[in-house]
Amino acid sequence: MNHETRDLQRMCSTMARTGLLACTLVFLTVACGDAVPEVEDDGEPRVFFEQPQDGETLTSPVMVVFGSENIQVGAVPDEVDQPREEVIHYHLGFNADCLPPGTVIPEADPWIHFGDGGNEIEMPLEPGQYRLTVQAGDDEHRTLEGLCETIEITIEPDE
Ligand SMILES: [Cu+2]
Repeated sequence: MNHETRDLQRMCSTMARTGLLACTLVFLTVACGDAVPEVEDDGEPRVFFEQPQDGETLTSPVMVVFGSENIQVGAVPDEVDQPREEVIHYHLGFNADCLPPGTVIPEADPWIHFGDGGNEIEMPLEPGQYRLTVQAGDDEHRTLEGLCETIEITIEPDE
């Protein structure tokens, strides 16, 4: 490889990097500026299912993805002196409803804790109807006012 080729490669990768940066900036400007959010953002924290959608009919396995707004999602620290106020982790309730605020979510069926800060899980499911609940918990796995959503899905046989 001669000097010219290397210089060209360097120039291209620099352009790619700056191009990407410019794109990111444009994206951020749009995302933070004039974009109209799908859901009215009133600043209230919430958790929800990004997928599947409520009422959806699917085949197994089901990819479940949680989303959140106006609240930070993170891993539970190894040692908890005082639960952090602004950081939650997700819990999936399988055929379960939202627990009342202030409840410690059991580390047992039907609850799955996402204590590593994760937000997705692939679930193999037999055909049938299911109720899925995503509920936020603090560092002590305690439920918080309003941070819960339940959806219903139907699994069809995979032909
Ligand atoms: Cu938990």
